[in-house]
Amino acid sequence: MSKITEVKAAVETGKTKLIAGLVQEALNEGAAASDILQSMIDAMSIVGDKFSSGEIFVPEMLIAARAMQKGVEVLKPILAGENSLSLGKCIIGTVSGDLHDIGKNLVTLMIESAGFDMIDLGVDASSEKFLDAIKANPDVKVVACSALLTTTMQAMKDTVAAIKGSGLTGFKVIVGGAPITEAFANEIGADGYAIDAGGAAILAKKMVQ
Ligand code: B1M
Repeated sequence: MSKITEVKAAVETGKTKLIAGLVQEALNEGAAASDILQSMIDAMSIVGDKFSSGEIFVPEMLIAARAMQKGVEVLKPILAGENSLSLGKCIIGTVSGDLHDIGKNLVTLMIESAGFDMIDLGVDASSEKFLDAIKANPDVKVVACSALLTTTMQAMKDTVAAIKGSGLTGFKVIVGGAPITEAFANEIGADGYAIDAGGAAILAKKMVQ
């Protein structure tokens, strides 16, 4: 089994204690950080399918998530790279009622490495929390909302509506997450949509150009 395959299997089965070492070994063997990350994303997709089919339950999903987070920690310095550029502030959060943060954390990492100063509101961030953060940072350039559940798409819609209806200006609102589509982003009045973390970093840069 290649080290990358071992990383994928370790995330899938929630081997939290082994994962950091396996990721480091894969890097030592010359595997690209982006390929290792992709193997962990693929593992989470398998975990999601197993949850859907009733093969595993929430605790197993949580343990796999913890394993992935440990693996991402090892990759962070490599994925982030060096950037002396400052493109301004970006506020990010997972919307109200939604506790998923792995994707949001990857998006944070990639937007940060594109040159933004990140203000992370964490998970279950209400519209009010977004608005308070924007008011506290009037020079913010990008506000980024993440959602992973079909049931929290409404919260994303409400958050974008609250931000757009607040009269606060000078920044763009971007959205993304597994159930979000370009059509939905347009429908709720977001300024931009990206399918993944790399795309979100490109989009955030485009928003300030
Ligand atoms: Co949850 N969960 N979960 N879960 N979970 C999903 C999302 C699900 C698809 C699993 C399934 O059924 N197949 C399903 C949602 C179904 C739906 O809505 N249609 C689901 C469910 C049902 C639930 C619960 C309701 C389960 C329950 O309690 N019965 C519950 C809800 C809790 C809540 O939020 N209120 C729940 C709980 C959890 C855990 C807490 C156990 C855990 C999360 C831990 C954590 O995040 N710290 C968890 C996990 C791990 C998952 C899966 C397995 C993996 C998610 C993940 O991290 N993926 C997931 C199945 C799946 O995704 N296939 C699932 C890897 C990550 C890198 O991808 O987050 O998609 P992702 O991020 C991507 C893109 O989406 C995009 O870029 C990222 C990187 O490229 N992106 C953006 C994300 N945000 C963006 C923002 C942008 C742009 C791009 O611009 C601003």
